[in-house]
Amino acid sequence: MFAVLLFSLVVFTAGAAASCPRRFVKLGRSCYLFASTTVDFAGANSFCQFSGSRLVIISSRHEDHLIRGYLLRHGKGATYYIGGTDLREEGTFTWEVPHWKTVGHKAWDHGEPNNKGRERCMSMRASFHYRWNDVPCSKRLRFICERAH
Ligand SMILES: [Ca+2]
Ligand SMILES: [Ca+2]
Repeated sequence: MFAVLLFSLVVFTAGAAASCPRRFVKLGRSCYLFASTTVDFAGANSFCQFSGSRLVIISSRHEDHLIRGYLLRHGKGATYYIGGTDLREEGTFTWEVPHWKTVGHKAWDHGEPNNKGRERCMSMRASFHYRWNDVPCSKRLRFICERAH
């Protein structure tokens, strides 16, 4: 009995580790990397690609809740870049990779996006309970990568 229990424990642990690459967290159907280094948007984009992923695309209310829930527990009060910008057309936000898909589900904070001082990149801000805000792409922020597992 003990051996069976031990065996299932080992298998379960190994299975969980195998489902997402190192440093990625599994939430719902994707693996996410909550990077704690701060870089500008272009740097965040490159980092995710280098890690075999892309900046996160939040495509549903459910996914938004999963990520927000994680950040409220582990976000450490920081602001995180997510994968959308309005660099192609001011005021129209799209998920950059791979094909500038128009943002469908939206979770902007009240009064955002306000483009205050040329804000063209999307972020989740701790003081807004991680609702979305547009920020200047040159800002050095933490960021979230996503990949399928
Ligand atoms: Ca996603
Ligand atoms: Ca803003």
